[in-house]
Amino acid sequence: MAFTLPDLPYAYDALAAAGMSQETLEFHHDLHHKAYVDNGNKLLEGSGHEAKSLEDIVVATYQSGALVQSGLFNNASQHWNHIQFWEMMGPSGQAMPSELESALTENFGSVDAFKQEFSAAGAGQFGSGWCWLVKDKDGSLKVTKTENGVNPLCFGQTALLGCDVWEHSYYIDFRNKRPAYLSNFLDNLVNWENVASRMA
Ligand code: MN3
Repeated sequence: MAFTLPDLPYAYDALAAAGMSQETLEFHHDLHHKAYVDNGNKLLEGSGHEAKSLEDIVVATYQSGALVQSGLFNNASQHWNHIQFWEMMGPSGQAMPSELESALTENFGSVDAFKQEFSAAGAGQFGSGWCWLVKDKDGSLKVTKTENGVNPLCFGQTALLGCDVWEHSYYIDFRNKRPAYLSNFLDNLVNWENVASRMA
């Protein structure tokens, strides 16, 4: 199916008090995400994948490895990644549902230990990419990092939380301080209700 750019699930200034400015969201959503949609649509035409869902296109083109389809993969995966990313954030002050707190404690020892592992993955991703909290095929929760547009769909995992560590996601608000962006993301920006809803 052709890709369409969804509106943000909140106003452009809704996250400013939580550390993500209106300017960042205008650039990131209206220019960067839109470019993945527009370029993806050009590459989708004639690819043989036109009838597939976005998720199926990501998986099919990741496995294919053909040159024309790696372009389609990059844009389709980044489109999917950004849809999740917008939904995974919200205005600050949101409590973590108890079932998520229990799952993080069970898998990582504590919520703080999870946050440290997630931040370290994001800070340690060399170059552009993402860090993730995933539910793996065996049901366990894991922290991963991926390069460029690669995401948990590629490995049959469920994405519970993802953080964009491409420079365009943090350079306006945090300049070169990726670790500060990551700790602010975890402490002020994550919509934990959304993360918990993905565990089901
Ligand atoms: Mn981005």
